Amino acid sequence: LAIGVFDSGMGGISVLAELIKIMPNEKYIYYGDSKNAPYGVKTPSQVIELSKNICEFFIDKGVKAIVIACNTATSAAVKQLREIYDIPIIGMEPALKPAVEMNLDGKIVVMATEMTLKEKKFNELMKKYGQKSDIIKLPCPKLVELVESGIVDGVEVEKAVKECFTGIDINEISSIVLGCTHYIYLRESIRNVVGDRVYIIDGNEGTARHLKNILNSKDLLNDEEKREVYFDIYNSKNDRSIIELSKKLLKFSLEKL
Ligand code: DGN
Repeated sequence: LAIGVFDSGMGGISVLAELIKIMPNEKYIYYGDSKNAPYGVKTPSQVIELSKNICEFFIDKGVKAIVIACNTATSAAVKQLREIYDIPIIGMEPALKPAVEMNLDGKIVVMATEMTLKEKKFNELMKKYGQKSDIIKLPCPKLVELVESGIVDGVEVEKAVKECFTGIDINEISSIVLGCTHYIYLRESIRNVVGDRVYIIDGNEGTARHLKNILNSKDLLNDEEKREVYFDIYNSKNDRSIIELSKKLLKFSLEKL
């Protein structure tokens, strides 16, 4: 059986790449909901509804686990989805805990969507770890738009990153948490803007390892070696070019991230 992976659009492809790196023998079905992107500005109940529809699609295809490769959909829907479906459902969460535990001197910037930063899940994280550090919440919707149109590096991205950081003194920050799966592609551009000193952290590897442990503990890991990576990509936009773009981003992630 395959593993279902979904996001509001292209961001989750960066998570798919990490899953492939860590579990190359699995089969994957990716669903990008580009028709309804971005999720970050919708209401939580809209995101729950959209996420449920995607999970139904996966269940019809017969999957053994689902990865919500989107911090926003995780914040809004993971609890409800776990109540409905009887298979492992893994979500994303901004990597605030490891960032705080590094105990670096300076502020921590959490880049994520408005909804992720507003929802209960992140506020609980803030309650748990936020007191120990100075945290700046930074929504950057423009960056999601760029990724959705296939632009992941170059001057345009760096300009947009600089705009996001307007009003923030880079010298005062110690680390950046990439709390939206779309921002993972932009790591190098963000690096160019903030310099080498700042620590940049994301949750993709942690999520992939977490799923691997769960599959292992349930004896669901596929250890039969495959010669080629197996994945199917679907998109609600139903347009050839979006599938091509997804494949391009997967290649970029596998080679450069
Ligand atoms: N990629 C999504 C996330 O990780 O939160 C959000 C993108 C969006 O819909 N704005």
